[in-house]
Amino acid sequence: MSPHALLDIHLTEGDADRALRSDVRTGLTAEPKTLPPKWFYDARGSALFEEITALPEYYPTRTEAALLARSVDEIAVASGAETLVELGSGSSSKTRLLLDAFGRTGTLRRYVPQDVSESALRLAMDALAVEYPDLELHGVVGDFTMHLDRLPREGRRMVAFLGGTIGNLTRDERYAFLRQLRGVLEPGEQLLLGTGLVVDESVMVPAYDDAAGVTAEFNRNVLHVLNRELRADFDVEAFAHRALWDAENSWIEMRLVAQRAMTVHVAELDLTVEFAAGEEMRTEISTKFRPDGVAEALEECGFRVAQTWTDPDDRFSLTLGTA
Ligand code: AVJ
Repeated sequence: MSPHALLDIHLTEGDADRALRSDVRTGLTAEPKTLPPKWFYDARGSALFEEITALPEYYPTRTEAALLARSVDEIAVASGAETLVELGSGSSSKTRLLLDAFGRTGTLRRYVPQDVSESALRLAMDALAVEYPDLELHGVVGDFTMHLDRLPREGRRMVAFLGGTIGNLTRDERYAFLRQLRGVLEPGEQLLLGTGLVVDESVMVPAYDDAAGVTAEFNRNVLHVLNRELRADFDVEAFAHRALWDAENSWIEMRLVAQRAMTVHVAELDLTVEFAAGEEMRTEISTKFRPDGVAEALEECGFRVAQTWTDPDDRFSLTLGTA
């Protein structure tokens, strides 16, 4: 890594392994069974997600990217931040739009990408060090629901949480997250939040159930992860993908449906689980918001909404909140 790049590691492989074991034991013994979406993203899962973002049905990524492209200059001016923190930065692809806009306003000194994947973070930082030689890089390997208090504090910060990933949290988890984030920010520091909006079901559901079956593979990938990491014996192909809109909770839900009765052993957990034929296991929620729902959540958690940007089809919004 370049001389002015730092990397803090708050999440080791051992921590991740303990969290996986605990999540899987809890989820597979719950009624109904659930698995948290964070375990989709091994190397294959991350590659499948990248493929999803290019599918014709999956509008969120390209909608947010286009919205960000037309709004970044206003965002950079409204922000004036010295430090850009990005939660769940992944490949940092949308980051360049922000970095370039801040390059035009001239306030930014430092970029702090945070991700659970150390390898993804190192790759992204190596590329950025070459592209933005004057930018200080301070990576953080961590979990955005756990390690907010350990984010670097240098410079006045804008924390970007893009992609609609906040939608993976339930209402209670979302409020806890926003309150915790507000708690670690100084007055005047900011949050730039990307959120998917509620649109017609005929648009939302296919985005999570594409014709090419990539999302189905992505969904089933979590079973490959369990087979490999926990020596489980899921017959992965015996689970079907299902996506549905839950209007009451205002979220898209992804499930894996057992196509026949099965007994699954998870050797590393010394756990045996029964699936009935047709049994459904929840693997992800993706909450979609009404425009005032985002502002309301931010304000209830101690942020003041400075400005909101929405795409022409009202599918996605970016909200700048000030602590
Ligand atoms: C990465 C959480 C924003 O919820 O749209 C894509 C993940 N799941 N297709 C989303 C996802 C199925 C995605 N997020």
